[in-house]
Amino acid sequence: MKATLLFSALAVVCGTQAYVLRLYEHANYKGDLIGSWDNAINGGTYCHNVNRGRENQVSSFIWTATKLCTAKFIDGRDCHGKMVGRSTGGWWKETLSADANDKIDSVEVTCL
Ligand SMILES: [Ca+2]
Repeated sequence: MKATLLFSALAVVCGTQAYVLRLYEHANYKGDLIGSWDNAINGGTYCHNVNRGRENQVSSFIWTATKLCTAKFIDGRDCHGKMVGRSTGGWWKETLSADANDKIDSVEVTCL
């Protein structure tokens, strides 16, 4: 029994992790889609920038992932700047708080 559980855990940790990230211009997933990614990675960290010229506009987002992936929402491009939000696993955010609204410029995704 123990060996079976350990094997299952290892299969999950070593398996491919998938995530979906959508960044919207307005609240309630409206306006232009100013960043969109569907990725599957075997662990590691990736930085996603909003589309060029669309900085300081994100007002809602969809983040769907397994609990092995974490997204950090950052107020500068190239994942440099202040983190204004963080989620491990899924997070649908139809409105953003004042300190995050119209500030997100990049999202750093790390999957185990
Ligand atoms: Ca906005």
